[in-house]
Amino acid sequence: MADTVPHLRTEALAALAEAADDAALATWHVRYLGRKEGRLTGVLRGLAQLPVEERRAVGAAANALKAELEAAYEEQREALRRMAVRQALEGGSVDVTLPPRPRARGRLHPVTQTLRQMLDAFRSMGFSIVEGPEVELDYYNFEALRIPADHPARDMWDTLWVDDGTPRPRSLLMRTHTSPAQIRVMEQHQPPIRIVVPGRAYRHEATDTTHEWMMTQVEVLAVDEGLTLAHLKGTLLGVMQRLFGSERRIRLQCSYFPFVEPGAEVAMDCFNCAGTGCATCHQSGWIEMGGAGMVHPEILERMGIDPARYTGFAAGMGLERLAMQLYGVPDMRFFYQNDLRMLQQF
Ligand code: FA5
Repeated sequence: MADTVPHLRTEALAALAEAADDAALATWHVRYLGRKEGRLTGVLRGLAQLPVEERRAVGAAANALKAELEAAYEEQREALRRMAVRQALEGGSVDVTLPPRPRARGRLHPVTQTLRQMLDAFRSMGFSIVEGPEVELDYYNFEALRIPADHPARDMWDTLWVDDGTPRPRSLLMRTHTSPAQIRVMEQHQPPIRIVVPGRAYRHEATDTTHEWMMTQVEVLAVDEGLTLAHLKGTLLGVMQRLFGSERRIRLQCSYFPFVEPGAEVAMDCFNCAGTGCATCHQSGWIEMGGAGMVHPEILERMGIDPARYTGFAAGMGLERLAMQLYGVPDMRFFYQNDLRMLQQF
């Protein structure tokens, strides 16, 4: 068998010199170095049958040949490649002056861009970002937020149920807002608390230009000693001024959410017309941001936070409606149709 190694070497190198194109080169590789049926692989596999002395000598020679053939193969491949380029250049079939084909670049979705800007603003004010589950328990989405099964406020959050839809604390649903994260955070942490919760929320609603069944909300929660509505207003104003310009103003109007007292709808003056009325704000002068208020003392108490010592403020903002106005998108449904003609404009 010792004889076959030099013999194989001569034969393989001669065959390699004959391989004049990629296909021939590939055939050569399978024939001599292939893992299954390669000739040299066969020699290496046969070593086990040889007497010890011979095994050592043939093994060393075969391994050296393997390295030599691999190197020769690479060399031949490179030589063929260079030859092909030279021939193409001489034949004039490669136009080296041709500009490269442009590569399509991805971009961030306009709602993601708005979300990132908003989160950066909150982070710069000392808020931490936390997340909560999209499939939520009735308890967190409703019960713990003072919205019991028979409460009329449940109609405000038409629910997509994951199980049979019987309102029980353990029933599963697609969260209808990001507010359940307030409870999850207060269960785990004592004041001072300063967090924002970005995420998707779902509602069983007919869609139109300003309603989708899936939306992005940003929940804000701060609990500490001495917090008032003024802190809520100042925080939201600071964020909006950072996103839409330092001349922005904020308006809070009385509203009702069972988990805050008092509750408010928050709006900012239109960045396009500064409040005089235009197409962007539908002539109202104001742009809706979301709901807000002071955390209901009963909730603080249930979470083991002393309402005589601590107060909290909370807000939940809808991102799509803000992004619509920020980017001049006339219909909310355009955001999630995945039409590249729309998405490539941002
Ligand atoms: C809430 O969801 C409350 N959780 C907000 C809140 C948080 C109040 C903390 C008090 C304290 P509301 O249902 O109004 O409130 O929704 C808030 C925002 O989400 C709306 O202003 C709107 O911008 C957006 N939104 C609501 N429903 C839809 C929908 N179907 N499609 C798109 N955006 C929506």
